[in-house]
Amino acid sequence: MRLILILALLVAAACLWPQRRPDGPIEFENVIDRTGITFMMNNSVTPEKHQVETMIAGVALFDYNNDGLLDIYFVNGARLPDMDKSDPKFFNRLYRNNGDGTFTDVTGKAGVRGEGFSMGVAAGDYDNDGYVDLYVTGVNRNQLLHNNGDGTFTDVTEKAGVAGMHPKLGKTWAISAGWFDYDNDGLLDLVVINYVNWNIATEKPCAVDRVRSYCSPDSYTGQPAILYHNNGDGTFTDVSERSGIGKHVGKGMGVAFADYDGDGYTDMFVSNDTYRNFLFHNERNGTFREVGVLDGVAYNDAGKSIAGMGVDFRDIDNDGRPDIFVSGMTGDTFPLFRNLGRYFDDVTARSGVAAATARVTGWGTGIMDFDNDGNKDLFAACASILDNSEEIDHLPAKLPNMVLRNLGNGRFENVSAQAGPTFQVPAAHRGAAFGDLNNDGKIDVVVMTQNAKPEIFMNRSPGRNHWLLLKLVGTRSNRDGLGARVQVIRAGSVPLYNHATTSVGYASSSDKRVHFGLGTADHAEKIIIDWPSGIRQVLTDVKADQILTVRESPAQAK
Ligand SMILES: [Ca+2]
Ligand SMILES: [Ca+2]
Ligand SMILES: [Ca+2]
Ligand SMILES: [Ca+2]
Repeated sequence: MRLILILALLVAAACLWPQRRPDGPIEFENVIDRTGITFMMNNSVTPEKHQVETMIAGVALFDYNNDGLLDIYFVNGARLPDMDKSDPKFFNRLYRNNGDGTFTDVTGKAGVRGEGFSMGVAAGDYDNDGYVDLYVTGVNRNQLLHNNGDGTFTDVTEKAGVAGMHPKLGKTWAISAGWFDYDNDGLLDLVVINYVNWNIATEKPCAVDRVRSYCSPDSYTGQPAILYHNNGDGTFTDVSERSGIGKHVGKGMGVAFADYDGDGYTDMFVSNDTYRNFLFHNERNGTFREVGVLDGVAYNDAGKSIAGMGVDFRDIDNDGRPDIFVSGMTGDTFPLFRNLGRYFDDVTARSGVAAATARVTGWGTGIMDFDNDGNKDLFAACASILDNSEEIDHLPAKLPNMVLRNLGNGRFENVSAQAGPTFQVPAAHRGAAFGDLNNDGKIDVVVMTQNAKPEIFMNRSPGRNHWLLLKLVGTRSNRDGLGARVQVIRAGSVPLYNHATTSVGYASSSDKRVHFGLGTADHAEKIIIDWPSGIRQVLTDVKADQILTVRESPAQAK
């Protein structure tokens, strides 16, 4: 009798229990016209269709003046064919975030206009002085810009020895770069991802059905990446050969970092254009082993290499194992590789991602929880590679961007059409950077568009889920805390995982702060931080909805 009563009460409770409030929709608003930002990327488009034109450019979100507000660095082209940047329309631009929705161009004072035909940018505090520095990649020039802490930067490329010169190839065409501490010595090292051997003087024209177009990457031989070890005295040593990285010739586009097998050392994934992906396993002795084929991420599930573009390397299913999302070309579908512990399973088709991405080309990518429900969603900045793809492929050259909502059951839903009217606007999108521009706990997106203003997508998702944003300050580890793995424990729910990295997407650099959507949890019972130094730090009973600065504690060694 009592049992029946209890069952009846349970049934009644189940009926009365409110349906779980939908967390969506994910909504963005492009506020560029209200920001005061006048930057326009200029790819110097020519009738000759020089290959570099279609490949630019990236963007960085980082706080250059430590006022707690993310600033924006836009990367720009140069005059062709001489790759001269002296016209202000080709300057790279730094915009200071004023905190009221507007930005001020501080390029001149900061001294960061750059040189040559630029491609991408990576932000990281390589000298641990508390001010985030910039590495700018390019076709004919790479630059390390040291942040002096007074609003100015100094070009220290030559002194540091990071010009991107290959001993045999000379200046390589760098697209992405990334900061990570591969040997856990507390100093950020630098990887430069190079594309193909190309020379504007000897470039052969390409055409499809006698229509001039950009060449397929198959027209060129690839280049290896360059790895620089940080010596801690302002100089770096090229360890490409010694580390094994330099042995692998690809056509590198994106780079992303994660410790995917949980051994405490950061590993690296590189997407290659029309060439198989590389996964560099950190062997913990200064060398890397390329295990893309072995671990199942070199090819898609049809066994084909794709035109790999941007990449993010982050846990999509809250099992603590970082997964991989790569954007590709129309027909490729964008591979989603689920990490099973050491090996990966291609879940592109069964997750719904294949259906959503089969007919588009993507560049910038991110695995970010846009609606703070605890499940990280997928973003892709989309556009065709050819600016005359209508004529050549009967495909639109300009595309709207894409956001796929993580349903929490292994499936993703394409919610782009519900993401707001300004999200539907097609453009020649390229790099994208992710971060919280107005510190409201919702991840915003800045997207580069060729020969147009960038898009500043403020996240306007109306859900009221809770969140946390962790600003890590390494003491024994690198000051940015890059590589730190963070676990958040909530009451009665699965643990959440993320890690600190700025290398996200295509040629771009994202907010170094570690973001968590907490769903309905108004606090974290525990936050466990595994620093690159090996120190494990545990915080208890942390209130949600705050930006928390966590200084690495030497007292709490394992
Ligand atoms: Ca700032
Ligand atoms: Ca610095
Ligand atoms: Ca290091
Ligand atoms: Ca989500």
